[in-house]
Amino acid sequence: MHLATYSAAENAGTVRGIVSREAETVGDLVVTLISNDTELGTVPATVTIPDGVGAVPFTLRVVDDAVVEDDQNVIITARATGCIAGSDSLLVKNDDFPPMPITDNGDAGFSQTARFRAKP
Ligand SMILES: [Ca+2]
Ligand SMILES: [Ca+2]
Repeated sequence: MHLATYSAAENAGTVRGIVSREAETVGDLVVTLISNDTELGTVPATVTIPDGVGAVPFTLRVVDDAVVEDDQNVIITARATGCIAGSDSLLVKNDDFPPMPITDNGDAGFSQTARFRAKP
């Protein structure tokens, strides 16, 4: 199982992933997908690799919140009966920043509205 990219911005929307199986491609294989942090990214609960097919794509939906935070990794794990579990991670890059405070430190160069005067 792997994801198409290593990192994505929160507002990237979706990231493609691929879940694949080796050797045996006979029979439908139901793969369970788990996100370790659904506040960062969500995946379908299951994807099915059809009979005769080695791999299928799935969509990881990146969650765009309004929280100011560090970039964080979300780990997606794929599990299926009789198969070795696989996982991949995506670095979700925060795109929220605190509002920039504008402060008058008293130095010249910062005009305060209260000091404006009409020209004589
Ligand atoms: Ca955001
Ligand atoms: Ca955020």
